[in-house]
Amino acid sequence: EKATYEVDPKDVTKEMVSPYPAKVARKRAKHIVMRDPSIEGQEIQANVRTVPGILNTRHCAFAGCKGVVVGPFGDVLHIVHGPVGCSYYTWMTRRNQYRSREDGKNYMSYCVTTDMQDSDIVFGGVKKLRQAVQEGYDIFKPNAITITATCPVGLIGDDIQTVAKEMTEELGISVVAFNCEGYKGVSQSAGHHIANNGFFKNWVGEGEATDEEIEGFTVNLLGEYNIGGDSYEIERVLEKCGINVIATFSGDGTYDAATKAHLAKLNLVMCHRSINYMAEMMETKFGVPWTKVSFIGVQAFAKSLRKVARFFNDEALTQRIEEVIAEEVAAAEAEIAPIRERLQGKSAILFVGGSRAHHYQDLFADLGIKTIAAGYEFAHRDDYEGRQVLPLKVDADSRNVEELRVEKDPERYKLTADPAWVEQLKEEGFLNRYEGMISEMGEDTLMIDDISHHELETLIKRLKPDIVGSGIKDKYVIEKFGVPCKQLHNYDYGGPFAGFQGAVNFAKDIDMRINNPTWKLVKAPWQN
Ligand code: CFM
Ligand code: HCA
Repeated sequence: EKATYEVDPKDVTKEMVSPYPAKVARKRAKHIVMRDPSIEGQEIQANVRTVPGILNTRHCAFAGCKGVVVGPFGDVLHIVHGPVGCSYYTWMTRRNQYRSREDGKNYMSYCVTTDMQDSDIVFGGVKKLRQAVQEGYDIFKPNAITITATCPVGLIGDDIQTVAKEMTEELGISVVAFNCEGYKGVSQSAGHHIANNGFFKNWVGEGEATDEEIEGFTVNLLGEYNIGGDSYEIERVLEKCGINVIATFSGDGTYDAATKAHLAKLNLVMCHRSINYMAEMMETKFGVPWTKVSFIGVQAFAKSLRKVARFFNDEALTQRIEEVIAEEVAAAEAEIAPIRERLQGKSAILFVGGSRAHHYQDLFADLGIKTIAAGYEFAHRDDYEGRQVLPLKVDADSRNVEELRVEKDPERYKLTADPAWVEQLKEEGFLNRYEGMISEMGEDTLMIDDISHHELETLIKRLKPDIVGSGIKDKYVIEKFGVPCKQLHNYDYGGPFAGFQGAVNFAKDIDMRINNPTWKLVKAPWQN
């Protein structure tokens, strides 16, 4: 659908970069693209260093590793090696939830750090780290321990890998260290890669399972972090369909399940950006195929469930999935329909992370809301353009995953469904296919990568969206413009928003925001 604006979006694009020095303006212009479906393979600049001085919403590699991928494992004690601030920053702000399992081990609410001081920076912090790991083990007896490094650790060269290796032997539990110093890479994206490599190398494939555990329609959820309880709603529906989740990376995740992930028959990739490395490596080493799904939005969830049905190619399962879809869609639709009447025709602009600015467009569309501009903070070009470029390395020692390929007894492990069927699906482009954001955006909509605060303010002034989906760094600036902001990272205080019932929660939330009379009382400065 073509976007309609009161102003020419080309002028807005010019205005966004106009205050920058000429060279910077040229650079930034490459990150701004207007959707033109007549152009085959539209391109956009992404995943490059932000020009110093530009205020944006990116985070660091430590945030991406510890905060995003590592932190949600709930029966694992996460020790941050560094000054206290980094640990504090990643202390529950993301709202990833965890429910205790039978052993009652749950460290989600803790904030554990070596609290490095000046003297540790000068004389080295390894001794303190070793002591922290021992202390953490003695107090909590966790199922595993992670160590994540913050900037100074890399700068002074503390050897956290050796500490992890020695403490694994000494304590008899898995201690994994991640060299995810904040300065690595251009955003939190580098941290995802480091986390994936660490878990793949140390955990995946280590666990054994009974025949019962690996029988049936088993999947892993990759790139689902249980923000605001999303995974609970997704698993409720999957269970109803008769699909068993072996492991989730990493929302509501446990150490034990992660070690068995290689035994699932299919990997469902929810957030491609943060976990594509794991999906590719698991396919290469253990032969577990993966496919891209999205559980955000009523129609998107139904479509993803049908994808699972097609993969397993089982008549009874397919029928069950269709029954569940019919029942759940009808129930959700009954609640959403009257709300849609109040939201129909409104417009949204979405600037979020590395996948939600795309996924949430489907959910807004379910509510009758058009996305007229969108962009990621740190996604790569494949997340926009739908291509795939992957270095398949396990870790810094550059070992190739291909060399590690495991040939397991297919009868015992039933690693995949019928291999010939998997091949056929691959040839059809059904597996591993990833559509980026660009091809699914409407004509004349704007895509802006790594948007700056100035650019966002210009967009709001000119496009006058009815709602903005973004994060904490710009939320209150946006609302001072008299425009409601829905945080699509931590969901403000709400959720779940995934799945069928999640869509209903979202509809109610957005209705209350957009149709709240308060906004009409706020006068933006240019209105005077
Ligand atoms: Fe994936 Fe995420 Fe996202 Fe992400 Fe994030 Fe997040 Fe996000 Mo915040 S893993 S890329 S690094 S979907 S924490 S749960 S909300 S920026 S769009
Ligand atoms: C992160 C985490 C974050 C931040 C959210 C925000 C999250 O990238 O470090 O900026 O509002 O989802 O909690 O993306």
